[in-house]
Amino acid sequence: MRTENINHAFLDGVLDGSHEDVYYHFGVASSDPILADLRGVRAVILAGSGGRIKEFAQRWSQLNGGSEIVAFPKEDRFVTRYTGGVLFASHGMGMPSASIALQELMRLVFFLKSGDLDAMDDVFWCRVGTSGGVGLPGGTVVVSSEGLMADLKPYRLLRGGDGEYWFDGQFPAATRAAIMAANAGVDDLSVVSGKTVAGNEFFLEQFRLDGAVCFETPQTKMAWLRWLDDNGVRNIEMEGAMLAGYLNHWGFSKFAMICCTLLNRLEGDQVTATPAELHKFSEDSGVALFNYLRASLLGG
Ligand code: R2B
Ligand code: URA
Repeated sequence: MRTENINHAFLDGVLDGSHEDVYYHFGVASSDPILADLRGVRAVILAGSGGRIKEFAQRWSQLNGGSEIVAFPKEDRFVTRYTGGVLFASHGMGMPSASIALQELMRLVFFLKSGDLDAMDDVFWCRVGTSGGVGLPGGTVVVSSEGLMADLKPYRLLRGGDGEYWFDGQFPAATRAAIMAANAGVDDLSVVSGKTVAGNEFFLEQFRLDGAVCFETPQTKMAWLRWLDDNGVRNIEMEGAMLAGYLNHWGFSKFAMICCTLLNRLEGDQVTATPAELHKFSEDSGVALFNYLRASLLGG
């Protein structure tokens, strides 16, 4: 962990009781007794939708002998469930939303682990989501190697003083390899690894031609998609570059992103898969996650 990048000026006072930390968007605070149950957290699993979080928690509880499921009371922003050592939380769509969830969850993990860097580093983080494939058909599961923005540069934000801060979008290779290994040879599951682009927009920054507002032509769209393809990008979504950037900033060593593709963007823009196909696509990324969680947290 990179202790110098942790906001000790604010967070140390939470540990020594000078002030509490209010995780406002999750509706809990560090003084809330509900958090006592969460100190043993070993993994934080993020997904865009609250419905998926509830399903994941049910499934994980069943695999843990019906472990109790703790729900945070506030659900109008993010849905949160804790069971069997795993905190499941939704993050909404896009980096502005997901960065709020991630910042509050990183602070929460700091508090739950009393600022112990080794204990924090043991926590596994993963986003499980959907994406558009680049040269991959719908239903492929992509484990990201790197998260980049639409210009194939890392996530960056404006800050005071010297302008932009550039984050590191690499996903840890060892975690990725372990996820691939946990899913090797699984029937009916296609898992690949590659770079992932995060667009700031579903339509414009993913070069779609079907938005209400459109800047691209078929030629500029295909030139962008081919450029991604030539540079090893396998899928496009909306959070990964920020997620990797923030987790790398604190120096977490175990984190990943597992996204199923809903369509091949080289063939179109609209998501036309049937509800049954979409359900199967989304199930597959969950299966890939659970195969890894079982192997890493339950020993098989
Ligand atoms: C994937 O799917 C969502 C948009 O439909 C977005 O959150 C993402 O990253
Ligand atoms: N999510 C995205 O962000 N893009 C897609 O094309 C599909 C899902």
